[in-house]
Amino acid sequence: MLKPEIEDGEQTLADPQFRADVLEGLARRPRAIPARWFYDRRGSELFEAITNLPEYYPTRTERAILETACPEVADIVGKGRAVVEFGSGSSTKTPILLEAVAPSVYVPIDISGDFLRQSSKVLAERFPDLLVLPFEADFMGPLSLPKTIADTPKLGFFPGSTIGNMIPLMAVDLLRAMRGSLGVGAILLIGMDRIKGEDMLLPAYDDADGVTAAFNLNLLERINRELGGDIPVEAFQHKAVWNDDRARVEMHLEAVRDLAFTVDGRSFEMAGGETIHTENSHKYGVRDARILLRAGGWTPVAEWTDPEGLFGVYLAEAQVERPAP
Ligand code: AVJ
Repeated sequence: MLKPEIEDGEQTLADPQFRADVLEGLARRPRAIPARWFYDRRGSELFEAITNLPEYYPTRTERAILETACPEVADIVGKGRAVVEFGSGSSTKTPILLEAVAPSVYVPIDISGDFLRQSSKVLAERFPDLLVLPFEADFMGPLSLPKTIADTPKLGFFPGSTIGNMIPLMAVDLLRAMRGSLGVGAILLIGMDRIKGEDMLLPAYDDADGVTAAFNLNLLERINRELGGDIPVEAFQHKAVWNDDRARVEMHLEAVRDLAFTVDGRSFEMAGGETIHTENSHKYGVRDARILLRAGGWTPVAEWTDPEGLFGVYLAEAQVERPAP
């Protein structure tokens, strides 16, 4: 029998991992859903909008730092390396690095295949002599990079403070995995947002126009859309809190009244005031950033910040390490 065609507005086939994470996360206490599920098409658009908000300082600050840092990176690492970008997304900061280090190959890695192919095309047009090898993968898992770059020295690029989404335990695992896939001798250029006052941190994650609120709430819309849920989205509100003990901004979705809903045929009840934890954004002081890198097998070799010290960009090398003196 022929499969019936998918009609407009009909539920599309959901990622089984999304389903599992949501069902497991809603059943758990405290309730929590991994932040990676924010990024459907709408979520990616909302994130782009966040990066242009006056309150959201990280994107423009890191871009300004990279304008200064990248020519110096080129002096340190030399030209002709293979640039490997982790979670490349829309690749908006990449041209600054590519202009400066003139790589032989550029390998953007992202889980969102659509987005990856689209931004790779744009970059390939802008850099006609550059070999662009898009790689659709979850960079959190083990990676086997294209054979073409096996003998080319690597420069990893991990901007945006994306590492801040992970708890330090997972961040160290990821840094070690990157060391494993890029190899000894590789260099990593990584951005990490710094610790600062709540007066600046909280508005960055709870802006006046409600774009971040919409970004957070879109997760519930996505669950309803893709997992056949009936969550009353209007009964939730966006919350951003600074957890000083763990040095992170947390985003939650708070039920404003007692409510009940189903997802994928499973029933859930929440009391008013209960929350679903949706994101962590860890912040690292200079010393914190250095020890995190070392714990992950990367030796810091240079670092840059903005005049106000809001954001840090670090260059680190995967050196041969001896476990004892
Ligand atoms: C993409 C993870 C770096 O934590 O600042 C922005 C995501 N969430 N506003 C961040 C985000 C809400 C962002 N990262």
